[in-house]
Amino acid sequence: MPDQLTIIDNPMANAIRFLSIDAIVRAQEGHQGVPLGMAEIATALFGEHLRYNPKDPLWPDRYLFLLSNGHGSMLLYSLLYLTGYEKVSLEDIKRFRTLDSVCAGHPEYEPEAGIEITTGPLGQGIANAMGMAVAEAYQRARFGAQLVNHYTYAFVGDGCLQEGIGQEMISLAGHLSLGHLILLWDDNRITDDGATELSISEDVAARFRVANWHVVEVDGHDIAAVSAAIAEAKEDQRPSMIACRTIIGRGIPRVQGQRGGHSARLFDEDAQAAREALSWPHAPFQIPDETLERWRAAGQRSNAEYNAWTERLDKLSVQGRAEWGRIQSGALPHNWKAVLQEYKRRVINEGDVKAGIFASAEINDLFADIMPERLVGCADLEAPTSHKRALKAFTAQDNSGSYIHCGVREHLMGAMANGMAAHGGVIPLAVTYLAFSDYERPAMRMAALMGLPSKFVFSHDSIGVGRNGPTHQPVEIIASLRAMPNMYVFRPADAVEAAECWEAAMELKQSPVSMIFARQELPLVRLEMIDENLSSKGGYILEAALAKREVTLIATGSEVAIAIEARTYLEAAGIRTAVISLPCWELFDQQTLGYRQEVLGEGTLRVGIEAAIRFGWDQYLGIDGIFVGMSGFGLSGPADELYERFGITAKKVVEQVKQRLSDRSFQ
Ligand SMILES: Cc1ncc(C[n+]2csc(CCOP(=O)(O)OP(=O)(O)O)c2C)c(N)n1
Repeated sequence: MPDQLTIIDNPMANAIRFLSIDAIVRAQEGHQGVPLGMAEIATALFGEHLRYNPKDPLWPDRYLFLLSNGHGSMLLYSLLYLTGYEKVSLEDIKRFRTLDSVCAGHPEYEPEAGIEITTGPLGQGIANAMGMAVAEAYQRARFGAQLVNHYTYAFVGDGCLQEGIGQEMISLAGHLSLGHLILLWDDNRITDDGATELSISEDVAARFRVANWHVVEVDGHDIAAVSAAIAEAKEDQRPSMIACRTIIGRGIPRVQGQRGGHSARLFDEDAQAAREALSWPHAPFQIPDETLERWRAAGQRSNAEYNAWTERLDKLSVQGRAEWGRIQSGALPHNWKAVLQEYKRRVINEGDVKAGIFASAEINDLFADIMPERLVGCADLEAPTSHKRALKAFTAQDNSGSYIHCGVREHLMGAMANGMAAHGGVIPLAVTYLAFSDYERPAMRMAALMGLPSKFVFSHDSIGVGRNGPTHQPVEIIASLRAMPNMYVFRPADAVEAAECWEAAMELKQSPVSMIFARQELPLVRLEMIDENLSSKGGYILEAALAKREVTLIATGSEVAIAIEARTYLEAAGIRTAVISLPCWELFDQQTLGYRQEVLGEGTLRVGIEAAIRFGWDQYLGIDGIFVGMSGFGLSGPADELYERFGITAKKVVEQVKQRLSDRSFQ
């Protein structure tokens, strides 16, 4: 590791520095540490290695660049402007951190502008990068290197590598030998709180080495050295980490190399002092023509490769082009809905009970051949979730498998799914138990924020888990996922609804979904085949009242069967009762007022039934509604005994309804 760092003033690197300084001074806030410390690294990468075309930012075989240390966003915006991305103008840079500027505080997913992913929560970006590298390797195995042969680069700070998800990524990327993944570490030995030695003492590079990574250590201010390291990394079959020793905030004498280098407020005097220190006589936001031309030329460095790639695409057979075009556009194969209709018909004919998650597994099997773009990751719960059966594993030796054994690494799995979705051309599914969705939550939130169609699939959704006990029994999690903007939460009641929810979920192209399935067996609640997808309305009348409705039982998932049983008793007692299945609140809320009023039964006594907490239900139940569900954590015991213990039974529903109706009649 070099201790004496080379200081060669390169105008291209300094152009990044001064755009960043000027924007941060103007905004009166921002993080100068990364753009000033990584300016030479960025110059080496964008000037000599990255394959990209600012005139066609979505070129499918471009090299991907992620700024995992997203707080250093001005580095990215400077690069995008300098290399000629039309959506990032000098005016946008002047409006850094102002409302509606593409130059937001942290990079916000906008691939047309060259922003490949939203970053900010440290660690997510490098895990996204790994997902992209898996998607690339899988597509390369499928379509051949003449169409797919790109690298994913990520800049990463100490923060990303201190986060636990960082270690999950190091471990699995090394195991899978993802040779097209290259990290450049900003080894400046400073975080927000000061020197890294306050909180870490291990040899970070060694963690990569033992996990089967190619590691090079270089002076991060020496463009030639960084460039040579990148060239070496590209040749290595393993993923690479280039540890770049840098000075945080390099160029501003008052803060460089210190804690304040990270994000201390910068003033005009700092900008002036930097201009003197780096011999940069130009006015704020002014890049000398010659330097801008060099950067613009760098932006066109891949034109020949771009044209050659386009020609190769043109030479594909009609069929080959059609399939390539389909998966790139995210269009689904023409017969996918017919497969689901057929499944609905079959399960109704067979009439079997089956575990909720196994209905999803069967649907997953049916998609195996017709939807090869699906990539399924599972966090070591293959047997109880069964989403591998029809799929081959993606391994270091064979990248053509579409099932990724994620090991017990849920944080990573969720973020990888987002990276795959952002990469495009693949449909990612991440499978685990619902109780462990909390380990994926940061990624789920990022998917919702970015509008990425990642599919999060969960089993073991309630006290129905049984004897594994309360650690494994979600109670508050469904409500918490429903609280997340742009997250669609599906909880199907049986195999028919499972097919319908799958269909609705696949059609959501700008939202992630949480597909929540029961571990326990679910009897069919939908006994008649109809072509219409009732679940796509989010909620519907499953069983109407025999005459004018007095009571509305509203349930989701495994509790729909309880509602049906309760209705039978109530109708027998002359209490006119309807059952509403409400598998997806977000879709239901989008229906017309008239439809929602009809389904929810205005003026009737409404009862919500869900083996989870009440939070959120009152919007459907009204002021005197009843809720039958959980009010705390579960217990360890057989599932049916737990349902009895917590009073989530048809008998209890009936009792409460009768009690409330008699109370009402005395009012
Ligand atoms: C998950 C998460 N935790 C905390 C933060 C707040 N934060 C932003 S930057 C930073 C320091 C990161 O240090 P490093 O990666 O070394 O960046 P540098 O100091 O080199 O800019 C912290 C703690 C965050 N963005 N994400």
